[in-house]
Amino acid sequence: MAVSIEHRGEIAVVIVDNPPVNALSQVVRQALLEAAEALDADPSVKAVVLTCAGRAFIAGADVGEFGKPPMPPHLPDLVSRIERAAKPWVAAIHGSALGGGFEVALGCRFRVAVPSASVGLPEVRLGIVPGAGGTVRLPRIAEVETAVDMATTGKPLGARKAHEAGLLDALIEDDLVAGAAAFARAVLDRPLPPALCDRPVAPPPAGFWEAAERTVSARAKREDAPLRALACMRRAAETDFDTAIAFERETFLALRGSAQAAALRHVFFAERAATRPPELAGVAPRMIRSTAVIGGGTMGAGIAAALRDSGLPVILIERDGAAIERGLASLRAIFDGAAKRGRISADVATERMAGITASTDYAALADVDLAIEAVFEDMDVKRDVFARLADSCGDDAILATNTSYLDPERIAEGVRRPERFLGLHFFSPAHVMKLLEIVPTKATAPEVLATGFALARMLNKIPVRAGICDGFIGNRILKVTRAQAERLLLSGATPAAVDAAMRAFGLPMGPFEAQDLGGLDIAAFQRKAARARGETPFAPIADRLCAIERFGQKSGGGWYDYEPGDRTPRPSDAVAAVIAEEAKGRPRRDWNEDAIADCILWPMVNEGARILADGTALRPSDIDLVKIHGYGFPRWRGGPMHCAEAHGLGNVVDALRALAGEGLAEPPCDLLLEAARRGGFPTPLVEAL
Ligand code: T1G
Ligand code: NAD
Repeated sequence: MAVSIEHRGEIAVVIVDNPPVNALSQVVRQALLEAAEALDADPSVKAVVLTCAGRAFIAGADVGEFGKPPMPPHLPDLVSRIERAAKPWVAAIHGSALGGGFEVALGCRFRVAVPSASVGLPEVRLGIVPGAGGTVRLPRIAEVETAVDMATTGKPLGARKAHEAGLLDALIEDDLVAGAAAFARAVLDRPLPPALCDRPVAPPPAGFWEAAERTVSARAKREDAPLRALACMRRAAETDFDTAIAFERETFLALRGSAQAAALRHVFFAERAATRPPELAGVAPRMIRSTAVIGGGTMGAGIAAALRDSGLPVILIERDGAAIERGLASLRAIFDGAAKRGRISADVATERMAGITASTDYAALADVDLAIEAVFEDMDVKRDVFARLADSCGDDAILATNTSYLDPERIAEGVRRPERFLGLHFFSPAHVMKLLEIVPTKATAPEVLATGFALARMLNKIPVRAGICDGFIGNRILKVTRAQAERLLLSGATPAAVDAAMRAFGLPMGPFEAQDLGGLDIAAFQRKAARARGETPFAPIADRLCAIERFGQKSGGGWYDYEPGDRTPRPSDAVAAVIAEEAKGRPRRDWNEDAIADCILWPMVNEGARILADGTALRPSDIDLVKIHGYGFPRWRGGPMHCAEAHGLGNVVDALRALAGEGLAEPPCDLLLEAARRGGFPTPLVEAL
């Protein structure tokens, strides 16, 4: 039963049981409303404890119902009914009380929780605002600053902090329900505090709202919901309860149907689907208790830090003592930096370092469960490392490569027990970037693949299974994006205009700024390998810049010029001259930001459709997650494949036709154009191919 009632003397315990996360589906709302009616009518009941079965309190409204018309009883009405109940309700919280779940708790007269619990209003992360009084009741129980931060960031508050902030009336150390019932009995002996709807909002200091608007706007960039949540909270502080509730509801319903909310819901469910690929259903992963990282450079240090952050011990293997020192210094800088930013304490930073053993001796690896290689992107160097790993590690140890572009099948050739080998492609900086491309070879055993996914959960990463091709999913699309960006330069745009357009589109930085940060030499190295394979990568200008050693920030100039010690990109006359030469005789046009964004986005979708066609990715949402968590694609747009779906093929093709005239659609949009000719969106086309 979704809702049941248990009586403990004069205390009624209402239990919500709607696995997996007690979401407030229509059935649960109806049953809770009936419970409130029944308990009010039951003279034996003096107070009510609301608790939940399973691993957490209520995780909010049922997000799965968002695509459908709202069904009564509506959540605001349920919350008001509990708030107006004749007997006081005590919310007893364990795990997380989120969104509508926390709003129900705010409708209760009291809230108690176990210390490990958390409460929050994450709605803005779904592109909406709280829709059942969260922005109106929260500032009536917490300081406005705290309330604004919770509602505009969506970040939950731990129970101890929530208690200090006045959101919780008590922390229950032992049996939650027994503690809550005892708390309920105790409050019956004293006057009840007013319901939140009857309490005022303590006015914030002068200028608070203007300052908050600046902060929220800067943080939200182009996401609508955070500023709308702030507006709801200001309305709550500056008008009466009912006016504010109506304003919040109106805002909620408006945003619920918005493109941003649809995109963020898409990402929400895509992230959950990604961690449990159907092809691994029922496959148990192996235990990972100890790890090794081979190579302590840019990636190796980041990977080792991520492993340490999850509590795993790490053995770092490097070529020699000097390289070991460099690797350990990078790790120390990572943990000290995290301590400086208050993400961890200094003690934790020391403890993190203490869990790293560095050596040049592979014999130290006899007992590791997982070894991740992150040495130079050179086939011979990598194959030598795996030959040594296969000799030194236990037969059950999982061996993984972090290669970006080399073929894992070739790296694994000759490795004893190849079924224990796979690609684990982290993104730089590896202790920060959420994406992990998991790349099985033909031999990879299912439980080894499952262990890759389990590792991602341990590291709090978003795993995406990628097939083997040049660049897997992410870097393959990146190549298309970079080629398209160069074609824009050859037809009259400038690096600064392209970068500005893509920042306006929502990316943290444009394609040229990003190359200057990462270094133009890495992609040049990859193009050289591709040409050796007989391919014809398109990068006429980048090739010329590398020829004159313009590798980006690391060489003082790339697509932009840089002053010594200053990372500010400055338009470069030298680069403009190279572009002008390469563009000689080509048609030129004036580019506005939208056209530039189209020119970058749709070829991305086209390559995405091709990646689905050859099975490199299993589902369009995986491609969206790769772009969002590995390449900064704006989450509120849902990813390139979602963008195209949301745009509708018609609009995509109109945009393409506009580009086709400039020779900027063929070939990077052939699939999309073929789809247009066949009158269906690429995905069905892909299935038809
Ligand atoms: N509705 C429907 N399904 C949900 C859900 C929800 N709110 N939350 C989780 N699920 C599903 C999820 O898809 C997955 O399904 C399974 O539960 C386990 O989730 C009026 C309108 C609670 C912290 O934003 O943050 O209230 O893949 O893998 O890691 O103001 O889920 O197994 O089929 O994430 O332990 C606001 C969203 C809603 C919270 C648990 N609430 N959920 O994390 O498990 S809007 C949220 C979470 C709202 C009101 C408004 C997390 C979690 P499947 P999981 P987890
Ligand atoms: P890097 O040059 O910064 O570090 C490589 C490290 O490997 C050096 O410290 C070197 O001393 C060490 N090394 C070389 N040969 C070794 C050996 N035989 N035994 C032990 N250590 C050895 O390179 P990086 O940028 O960290 O790249 C490492 C790998 O990760 C490459 O395959 C690269 O393609 C991949 N990768 C890089 C990035 C990135 O953005 N840099 C992102 C994803 C993947």
